Amino acid sequence: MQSFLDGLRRILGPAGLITDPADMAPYLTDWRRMFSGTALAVLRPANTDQVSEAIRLCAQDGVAIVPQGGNTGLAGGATPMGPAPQVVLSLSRMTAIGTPDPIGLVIEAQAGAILQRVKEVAADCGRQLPISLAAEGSATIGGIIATNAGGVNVLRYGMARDFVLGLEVVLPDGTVVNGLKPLRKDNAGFDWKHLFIGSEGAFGIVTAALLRLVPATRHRSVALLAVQDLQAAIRLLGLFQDRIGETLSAFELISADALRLVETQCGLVAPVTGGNWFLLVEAVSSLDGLSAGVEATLETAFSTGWVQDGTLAATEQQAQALWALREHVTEAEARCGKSLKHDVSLPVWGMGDFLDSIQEGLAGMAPAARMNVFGHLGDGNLHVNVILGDTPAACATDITRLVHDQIATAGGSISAEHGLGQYRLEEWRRLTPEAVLDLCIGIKRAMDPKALMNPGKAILGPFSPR
Ligand code: FAD
Ligand code: 2HG
Ligand code: ZN
Repeated sequence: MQSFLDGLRRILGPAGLITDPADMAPYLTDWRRMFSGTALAVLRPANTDQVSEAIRLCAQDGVAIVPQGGNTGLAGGATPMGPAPQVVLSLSRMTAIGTPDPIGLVIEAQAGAILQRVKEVAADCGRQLPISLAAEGSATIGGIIATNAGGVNVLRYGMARDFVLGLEVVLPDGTVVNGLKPLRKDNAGFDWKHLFIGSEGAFGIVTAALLRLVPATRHRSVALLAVQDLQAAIRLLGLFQDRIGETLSAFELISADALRLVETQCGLVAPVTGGNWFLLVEAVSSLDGLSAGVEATLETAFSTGWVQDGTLAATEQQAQALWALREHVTEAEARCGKSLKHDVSLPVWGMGDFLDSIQEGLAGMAPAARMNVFGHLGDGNLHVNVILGDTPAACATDITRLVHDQIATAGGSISAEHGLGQYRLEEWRRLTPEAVLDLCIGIKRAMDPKALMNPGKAILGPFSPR
């Protein structure tokens, strides 16, 4: 193994290789501190050639590779698992961001560039990269693409996949594939980049991307509304769609319990009370007249009786304060000890019955547990998390199966935006039809015949032959 590490040092230089256990530690545990693993070394290449050469050496010596970006993933995808000899390959030194093309509406970034920084560079020339999530100050472009991240603006703009025009990737044998063409339209052959988007590092390393931008919007209106039940929330979604159409950019749901957690754990105060659910509604536009449209819609909303209480931000500062309530739910939950995350999507009209059945099942199975429900109602994605409290750890599997079985019945997905990682892999295999499993495993075997890319995540289990 020493000669393997010496080889890596020759390729990466002293700044590109970490072998000291204390220095490696932050790379070996996930954001939630739920998973930890071991690695021979942490690799920090400075450029694509170094990624390629390092991967070639790993392939030659049969060492597995765990790609890592900002390590904010919520499914344990960037943390090594299992006994195979492996290295973590961190993109944290590959952070270059190109000059945006404001007319062609495109920006290039290396995989380790932080999402927030890329958004700032785009904003400096009046353009926008509208992928928004609370972790954007740490999450990287490579991680965002590898997880096909969602976030709070999917309703209007789509998921990460919708912003990827071109990719540069390094395959599991070290081959560099450069697909960095700034084209909107390119039907010349199979669009292979989509294999890498959302594949959680199972097929190769994303080293750079060309991302689609949109013109920056000049006006935004943000409201926080309290409603009694989910039916009212869904009717309001319809009302906003009817009245302000494509300007609706976020329609987020926060349960009263989740909002209370944010208040008690993070010290923020909501200016709206009453109701069992809260809606964070955002509309954006480049044209004047947005606030008049939103105000008129709110008047109608109040007159229907669907809204118990509400406030419309009068300033950008107030808008940010309302958003902070939504963005702190994950942090507030983390401060309450162990929780189980369920990142589900389902047709909106099924949500009420779905949540009732979980509540009922949980009361019998784990009375000490509390549900923490919030999410992206506008695009059908709920985070149905369960804070365990004094619940015995042995109940965790049953609780997760309860949620996922109900999701399967409702025709939904057990991973709307966070991915499978190591957290959901077994559940995905349990609930996925044989033909789909065989298709995915076949693609994995074709792309990564030595099974060296991110073992135990996304598609193949750590030990199982299939
Ligand atoms: P990492 O955590 O480092 O890695 C994630 C996965 O991608 C791993 O499987 C890893 O192996 C792989 N990977 C990373 N970089 C590469 C690469 N260059 N090439 C190949 N594979 C790679 N997610 C959402 O979708 N929506 C949200 O609203 C959202 N909100 C969040 C809020 C908080 C507070 C936190 C902590 C997380 C949130 N997340 C959300 C989850 C997380 O931020 C996203 O999954 C993000 O895309 C991960 O980016 P990262 O750079 O941290 O990737
Ligand atoms: C969000 O929507 C993120 O805020 C995180 O996807 C969800 O903490 C979670 O479960
Ligand atoms: Zn989310």
